[in-house]
Amino acid sequence: MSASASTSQPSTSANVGAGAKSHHLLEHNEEKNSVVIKVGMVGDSQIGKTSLMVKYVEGSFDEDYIQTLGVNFMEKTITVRRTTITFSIWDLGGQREFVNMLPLVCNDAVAILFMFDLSRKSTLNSVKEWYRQARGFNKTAIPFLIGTKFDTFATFPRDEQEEITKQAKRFAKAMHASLIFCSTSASINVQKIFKIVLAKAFDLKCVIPEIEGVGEPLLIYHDV
Ligand SMILES: Nc1nc2c(ncn2[C@@H]2O[C@H](COP(=O)(O)OP(=O)(O)OP(=O)(O)O)[C@@H](O)[C@H]2O)c(=O)[nH]1
Ligand SMILES: [Mg+2]
Repeated sequence: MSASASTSQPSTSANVGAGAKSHHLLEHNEEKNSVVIKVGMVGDSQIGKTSLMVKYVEGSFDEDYIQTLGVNFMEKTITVRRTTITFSIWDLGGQREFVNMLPLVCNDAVAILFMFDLSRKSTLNSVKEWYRQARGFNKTAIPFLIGTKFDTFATFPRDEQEEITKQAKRFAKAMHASLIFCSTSASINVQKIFKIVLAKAFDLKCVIPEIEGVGEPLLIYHDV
């Protein structure tokens, strides 16, 4: 019950980026175009969803874990040429008890980040179930498979890295998802995730080079 109360705030502020008068995705605002892109984040508990969102929006990182109770929501506005783009980021607490709030995060999302912790293999297996459930609410969102905590993963023995990388590639292929490994604490690929989301959402040319080698922070997003 308290969890649903915490989400009423986000849903009202969700339209701020689009201007108070209108709910349209695209509108004219004193000769500038404004666009809102809703991005949903799902995945098991403690994999670093909230950390990634906070890092992208506020630039900060906290080592302490604060469990997300229900749904978190943040906005970040950037300007590309003469267009104002507001990322509206919705982050679902990974504990199973919050799964009833999955529609809040998935409905109308342009992209969904399916996230797992590269240093905990079970969290990658869970992606299957997160994907199945999220797709039930949103069949058109652009899917991303995001492996977190690359800093920790990079210290693993080579064979373990290879195995997880192989499985992640397999999953990404089956999901037709872009695959990105990132580290919030070491600031690896955090900005790039959202740049690629934007490029995919508007079919823009993206010049970020792909990275495909084992042991590297993967960025695979062409032809997926
Ligand atoms: N080493 C390392 N730790 C990280 C990274 N990102 C997050 N963490 C840590 O992982 C823990 C969990 O992070 P959260 O962002 O709270 O995880 P969450 O997925 O939001 O968890 P729930 O809210 O329960 O779903 C925290 O202690 C973070 O500091 C990272 O890139 N590297
Ligand atoms: Mg969280």
